[in-house]
Amino acid sequence: MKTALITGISGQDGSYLAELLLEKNYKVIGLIRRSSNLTRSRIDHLRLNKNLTLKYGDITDYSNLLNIISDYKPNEIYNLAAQSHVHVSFEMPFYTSNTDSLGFLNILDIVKFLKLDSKIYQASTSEMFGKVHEIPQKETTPFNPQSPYGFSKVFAHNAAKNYRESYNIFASCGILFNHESPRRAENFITRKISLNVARLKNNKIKKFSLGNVDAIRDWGYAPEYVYGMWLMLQQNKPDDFVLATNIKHSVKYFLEKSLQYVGIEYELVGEGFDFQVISKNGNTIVDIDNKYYRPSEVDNLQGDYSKAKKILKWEPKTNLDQLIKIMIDFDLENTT
Ligand code: NAP
Ligand code: G4F
Repeated sequence: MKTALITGISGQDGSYLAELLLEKNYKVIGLIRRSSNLTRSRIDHLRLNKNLTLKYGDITDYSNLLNIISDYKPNEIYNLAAQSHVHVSFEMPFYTSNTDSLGFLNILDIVKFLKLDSKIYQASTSEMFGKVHEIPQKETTPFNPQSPYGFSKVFAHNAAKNYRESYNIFASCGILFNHESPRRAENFITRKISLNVARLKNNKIKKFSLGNVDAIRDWGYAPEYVYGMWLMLQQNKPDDFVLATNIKHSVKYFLEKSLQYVGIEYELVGEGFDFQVISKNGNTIVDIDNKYYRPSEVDNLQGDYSKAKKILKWEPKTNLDQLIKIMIDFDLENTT
């Protein structure tokens, strides 16, 4: 039986990955942060599984990680823990860097120190491409990060490459483009829209506000992306892979499709800060609040996943319209 350590198990991806590995009969060790409120709702349904062990910890705490990794000697380590919100990273650059850069260096260095042959997955991101140098982006596209989140992830990505080349550590990085689900936190754009459109439809709110609706993203479905993470660690040699759909859409498109799906009739007026969505009764149901704009924006992400398709035999299956349906159906059902 293989043992896997998942940092960030309470997050969107960590919860889907835990389900996948438990189904594959792994023993799963999950790192959980101590907080004043429990943050385990995404993995509550797994808590009674005898193959799941939760340990308190924090990836910035070297001795805590050293103890856990030396106790369990995991065959696979998935580092999903991060301060993962780009806008928040501008407000908390030091906290973000400690977690997203040095936290991962702790893991690499502990595996080296203990002379383990653990295979390590690092959650790299399309945000590393930032203001992009080519479209679509692939593994060889130069990085040009535009946020503390982006530059912290570049540090970790480079650290993985260096430990791979210097010490023969098996460290693979998945450069994942945006992937979403009903488990996405409510302050990311897709879930913010699906939740608030469901609330509008159910007459729970009259209006909500967004930031830059012209930004373009390549959105996929999270459970398919965690399967790609697992595939990366089943290879014989470590490498880096883009996971994406290679199809891009604007935030405005996501919003319009969501309104259409629930049958709200609307009209778009204005551009930029003056953009509004007006209902058929003449009420403003969506407007712009500049507090949701970022000091620097990444405006054009689109990923070329042909390397993952060729080597991992990985491909995305769920298109954006299907993803919107999955998310809104969940939120219509659960909106109170
Ligand atoms: P998420 O939902 O925000 O989950 C982040 C997880 O990290 C949570 O479990 C959180 O714990 C944990 N965490 C944060 N700081 C920690 C620390 N110092 N020590 C230990 N745990 C800590 O993120 P996600 O969407 O699942 O993404 C997973 C990973 O993939 C992240 O590294 C993210 O940066 C990266 N990524 C995500 C996407 C995407 O589109 N989702 C794309 C590319 C890369 P709490 O529950 O206690 O907060
Ligand atoms: O949903 P977002 O906050 O995701 P973002 O910034 O692309 O980051 C996510 O994907 C990355 C992969 O590329 C991950 F690495 C990262 O951890 C995270 O999961 O914003 C998407 C776009 C941005 O351009 C943002 O400016 O939506 C725009 N946006 C417009 N209004 C908004 C809003 N974003 C948020 N969160 N809230 C708004 O009201």
